[in-house]
Amino acid sequence: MTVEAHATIFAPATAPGRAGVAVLRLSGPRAREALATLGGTGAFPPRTLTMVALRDPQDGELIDRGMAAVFPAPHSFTGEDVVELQVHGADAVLAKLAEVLAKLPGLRWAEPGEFSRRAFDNGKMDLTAAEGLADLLAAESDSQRKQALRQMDGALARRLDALRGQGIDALAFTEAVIDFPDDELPDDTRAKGLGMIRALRDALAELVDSAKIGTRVRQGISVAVVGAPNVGKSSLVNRLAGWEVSIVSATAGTTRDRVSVDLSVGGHAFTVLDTAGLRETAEEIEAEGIRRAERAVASADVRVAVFAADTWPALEDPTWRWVDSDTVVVVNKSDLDVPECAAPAGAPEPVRVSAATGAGFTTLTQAMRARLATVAGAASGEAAPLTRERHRVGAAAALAALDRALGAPDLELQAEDLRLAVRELGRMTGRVDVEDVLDRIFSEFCIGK
Ligand SMILES: Nc1nc2c(ncn2[C@@H]2O[C@H](COP(=O)(O)OP(=O)(O)OP(=O)(O)O)[C@@H](O)[C@H]2O)c(=O)[nH]1
Ligand SMILES: [Mg+2]
Repeated sequence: MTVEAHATIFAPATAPGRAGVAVLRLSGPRAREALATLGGTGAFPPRTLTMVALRDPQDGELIDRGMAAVFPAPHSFTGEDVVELQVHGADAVLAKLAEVLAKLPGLRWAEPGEFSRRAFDNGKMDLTAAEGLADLLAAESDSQRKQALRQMDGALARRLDALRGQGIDALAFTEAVIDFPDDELPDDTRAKGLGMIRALRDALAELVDSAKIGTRVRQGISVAVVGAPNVGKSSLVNRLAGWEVSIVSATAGTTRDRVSVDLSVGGHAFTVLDTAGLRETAEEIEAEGIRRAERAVASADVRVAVFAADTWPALEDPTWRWVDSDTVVVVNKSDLDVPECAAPAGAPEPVRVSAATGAGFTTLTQAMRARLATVAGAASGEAAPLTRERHRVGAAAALAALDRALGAPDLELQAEDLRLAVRELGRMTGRVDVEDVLDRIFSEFCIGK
């Protein structure tokens, strides 16, 4: 950040808009002085709420009555002196307070993420904890909340620090071996060093793998709804969402682009993608829509294949290509008066629904929930997964360095690659060398954006 570091900064800690209470936070050397200037001249026992009448120092006009809590350095969120003002949650109250504060010497508005950045700079949290906090503020599902909270509490940092410690041990061992003449070393020394690197490599490979689950929980599981034109995919998505996400019409080939909606079922966040109906077509835009649909289905975590009761089981329907034992198969339009046909041999038992009447949707959401739980289930078992592309890239780089170390022709090169792996692990928590990523990470914090 380019702004001067030791200013006392302030910003609302709560989102804008009408609310019972809003919190305005100040951090820095002049935080307590600012409170006194606003009328908080009495004693403020640390970390205790005290009533205060906040006044404009210029004319003594009452701005609001509220509560103030003082958190003296270093026992505060940022590690600096922090003052939190609880006032009535009106934009006008916050605007007036901010106007008055901005006029005080040494005070200015905080940049987005600056409180957290200061907490990081003062060793109050590592980078993964800061990211966990950002994720917690953005959590929409229960599994996201749990994962973010664990990361904020340092679960991932501990896992990374332990691996980094192993790397440092292996490096120290390798360097000790380099410094010793060959004939003074026991025969198995080299093998012992390689064994240490191999153990670390395997643990790191497991960590890289955890990114699949961690990022899925963080970003939401993707569910692709696929089927032939006109079977009622958009109608089904609309009913799941409870509002008209997609256009529904009797014309086959209505949906062209992928339309997505974020939902939460059974405590899991997921994104449902409505896609273009699959069929052979000469129409250019529709054909592009179908290609996009196929890409979406191929990369989706969960597939819902939709058929219509009046054409089911439609064995020639290209949708069948996307059906496997994990697919939720749906026969829509169960309200139509047509004979009920059995599923083709080997296909999953279909859920019969009517997007028109809502019949069968309880069974459908149960079936979807079961699939989502299987996909997300591994996540609850994963105590400290990697949750971001930044983590995955760092861990993969460390893993590649270890693979090189294992195949290194001599000990010097082995030590060099170990050093790189240790550095990558240190960068993930922010222990070393992270100036280049800090602004990007902390700009994510922006209350009410
Ligand atoms: N009877 C009956 N009609 C339905 C049902 N669901 C959808 N329809 C009708 O089927 C037609 C197609 O519905 P859509 O939801 O647009 O179908 P789609 O699969 O999204 O179609 P494309 O976007 O063209 O691929 C519309 O006329 C809907 O009203 C249902 O449960 N019962
Ligand atoms: Mg559609």
